[in-house]
Amino acid sequence: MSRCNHKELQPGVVSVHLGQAGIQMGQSVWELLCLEHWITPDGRKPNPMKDEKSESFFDTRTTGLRKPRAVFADTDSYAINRLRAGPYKNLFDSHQMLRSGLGGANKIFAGNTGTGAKTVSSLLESIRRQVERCDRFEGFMIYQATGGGTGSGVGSLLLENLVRDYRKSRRVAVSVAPEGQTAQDVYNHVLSIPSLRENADVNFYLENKALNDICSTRLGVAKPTHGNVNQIIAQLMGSLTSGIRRVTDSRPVYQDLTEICMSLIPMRDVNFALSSYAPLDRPRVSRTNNEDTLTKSAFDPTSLLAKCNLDTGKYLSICLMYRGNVDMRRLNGSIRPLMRGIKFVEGASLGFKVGINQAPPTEMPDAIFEQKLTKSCAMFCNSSAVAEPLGRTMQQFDALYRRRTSVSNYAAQNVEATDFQEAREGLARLISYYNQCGADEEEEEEEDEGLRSRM
Ligand SMILES: Nc1nc2c(ncn2[C@@H]2O[C@H](COP(=O)(O)OP(=O)(O)O)[C@@H](O)[C@H]2O)c(=O)[nH]1
Ligand SMILES: [Mg+2]
Repeated sequence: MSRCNHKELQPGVVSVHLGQAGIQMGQSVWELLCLEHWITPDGRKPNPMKDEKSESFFDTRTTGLRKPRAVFADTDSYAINRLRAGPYKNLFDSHQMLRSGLGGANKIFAGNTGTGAKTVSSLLESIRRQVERCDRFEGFMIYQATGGGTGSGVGSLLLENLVRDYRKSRRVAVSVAPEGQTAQDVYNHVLSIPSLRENADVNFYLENKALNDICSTRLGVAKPTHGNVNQIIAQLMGSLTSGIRRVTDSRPVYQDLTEICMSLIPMRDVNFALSSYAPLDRPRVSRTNNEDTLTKSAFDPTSLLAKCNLDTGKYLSICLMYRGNVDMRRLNGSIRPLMRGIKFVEGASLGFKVGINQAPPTEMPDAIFEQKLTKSCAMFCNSSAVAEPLGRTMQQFDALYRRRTSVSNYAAQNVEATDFQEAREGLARLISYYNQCGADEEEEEEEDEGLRSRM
């Protein structure tokens, strides 16, 4: 590859997969990316077609082998061992798959402990190796479950360190919120929010509850597994990054991570993005799948990957990413009526963007939803409706913390009362910023008055 023209160099994106969920999501994501770039599970590319943009996600070694620009880490060994024994074990070098604890799963926010610090320090070393292999490093994608001890604790600490060590880089978080069944899920989730707010440029806020419901209600999977849910996340992320990785764009929106952040996040305080995917139909169920049905389905509440009602909120930004053989005229015809019903925050400058990647979606093995399609649509948006799931989390947190349920377990992990209070305040502030965005103008004025009178 020519190294003389800076502009020709592909942006290098390093993916970091934390904890069991982050690692398992990574397995699905890299399985899809290998299929999309004709790379075998052991990193060979038997038919090297023109595919230069894959360099943004894959490193080409002198042997010709492709290696994902990725690092996997956990504070226990279960998920890493499965990765090391799985069908993609040869795709990654051993220093890309780190496990720092030997004992059982670390279920409590592992960011204030020796294990957490040790994990982050070996992670940073492995990340540095990946960054150095990029011709033009641009930023990180960080996958984790915020209900997990590793995802929340190591994730928070890692983000802080990435800001310090790679100040100019982009940090795109993909985080799965828990169903909120246990106190530790809820506490970990809330404790992860300050760092995601402060240190991630954007956080794609996904909820396992919504993902599981899609599997059971729409796709007829009686008992959805993590693997089922991760397939949806993989296709979503495949669409988000398709413009960075694929050359066939007729009208790309996102050619790098910076464009993703700039088109969704107008200011630092509101950086939690929502997403949906269409179509989500059972395999081999033949449905009409055209520009119109896709666009409508992307805004259907049951296609959203977090539980909320977009109609109750206002948008700061929307981006629709279509894949496949999309007809522009039909597309404009399907978007125009929809636009009439959409409420933007007053003065929202980012507005509505549409991107098309002509490469159709790629089918994954054991697909639980139809993926052999000529077209698909992923919707990404920044909406005040995200205050709804965040508000539910706060209620759950308050109910548990009021009685100090399970709080004593956190002291052993060096999580103090001030950590809980600060995290709760951070969450309340995030909700309040989004509520201000969603407020009607009259209410806004009243709120401004309220603010002024308190000053
Ligand atoms: N979407 C998804 N969620 C997962 C997966 N594995 C675990 N979870 C969820 O993640 C949360 C626990 O996080 P986990 O990743 O196991 O903990 P960690 O290893 O300590 O970060 C729970 O809410 C699980 O239901 C997965 O592969 N995909
Ligand atoms: Mg774990």
